[in-house]
Amino acid sequence: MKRALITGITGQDGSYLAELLLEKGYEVYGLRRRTSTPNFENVAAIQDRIHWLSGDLTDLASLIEAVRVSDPDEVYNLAAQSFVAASWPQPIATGQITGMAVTNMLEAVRIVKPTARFYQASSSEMFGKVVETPQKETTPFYPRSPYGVAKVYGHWITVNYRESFNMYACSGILFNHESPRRGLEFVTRKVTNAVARIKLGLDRELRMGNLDALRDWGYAGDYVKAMWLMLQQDEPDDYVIATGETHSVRELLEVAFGYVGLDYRQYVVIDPAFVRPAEVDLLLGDSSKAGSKLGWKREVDFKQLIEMMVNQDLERNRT
Ligand code: NDP
Ligand code: GDR
Repeated sequence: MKRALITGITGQDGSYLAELLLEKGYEVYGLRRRTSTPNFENVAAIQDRIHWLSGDLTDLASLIEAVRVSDPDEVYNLAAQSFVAASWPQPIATGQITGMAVTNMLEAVRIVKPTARFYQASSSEMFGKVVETPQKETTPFYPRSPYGVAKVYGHWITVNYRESFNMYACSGILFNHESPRRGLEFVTRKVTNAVARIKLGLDRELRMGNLDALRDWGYAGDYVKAMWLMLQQDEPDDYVIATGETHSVRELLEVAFGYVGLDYRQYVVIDPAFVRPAEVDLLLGDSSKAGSKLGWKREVDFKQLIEMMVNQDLERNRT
């Protein structure tokens, strides 16, 4: 039986990945930081099947202990301060958790179990300002937020440990991926939750930022399969994971409100508080390398994804 250690297991991706690995017969260890209120919502269905480890990505001692106890074949480093907008008011914490702490995790693996395979959750936010489209593995990085800058550090330190210590370390450059488990502050879930609440008569307006931003949105359940596939290859490498389609925030509003028979223009108010100091205008990924080398392809398209999220938010808000 293979053993996997997942950081960020209580988040969106961590919960889907844990389910996937359990289905495949893995023994799953989850690193969880102490929180003042419990946040097991995403992992409620599998909570009893996870071996829980207490730790924080910024605390190297806890990571060394986690690797020692779990003795993993595979380590998935998904933990991060992952909300781009929060990285301006909290630039240092974001740098420490999303950037520097990747070295903590790599060091824990190098010291305790250097043969373990390592996955780093890199991001399309590293591309930032448009240099070329579609963006692929060779596209230069030009991050536009403290989050993006921190992810570039995490990305290159992962590549560096692969080249310096011959570790099996991969970096998945994942474009936006969403699900009913997405945090409520991210734009897709913010919109689908608002649509449900407006439809049910619980809210009357939705305050939004830049509606012209373009994103390549996929389904998280599809994307965690790519993480696993990256660690099953003969050689470690980096891969872009994306749908190859881009949609504006405005289109997201049209599809989500339209699905329940509403016109978004009657409810959306533009609020400068949600406009970012610097924006990533256009993300559109080319995942043909993952297609040919990993045999990966997405299953859920944009419309199906948004409808799935609206349906679940309708159900949640009814109860
Ligand atoms: P979430 O925000 O849903 O989950 C982040 C997880 O990290 C949570 O479990 C959180 O714990 C944990 N975490 C945060 N800080 C620490 C810390 N200091 N020590 C230990 N754990 C910590 O993110 P996603 O699941 O959406 O994303 C997973 C990873 O993939 C992240 O690294 C993200 O940056 C990256 N990524 C995500 C993309 C996306 O579109 N979803 C695209 C590309 C990359 P807690 O519950 O306590 O907050
Ligand atoms: P992003 O996701 O920054 O791309 O990072 P988010 O959903 O927060 O924003 C997407 C786009 O929507 C615009 N936008 C708004 N965003 C939010 N959150 N709230 C609003 O009211 C709003 N109005 C317009 C934003 O300006 C932006 O252009 C996500 C995260 O999961 C990262 O961790 C990950 O690395 C990247 O995706 C790829």
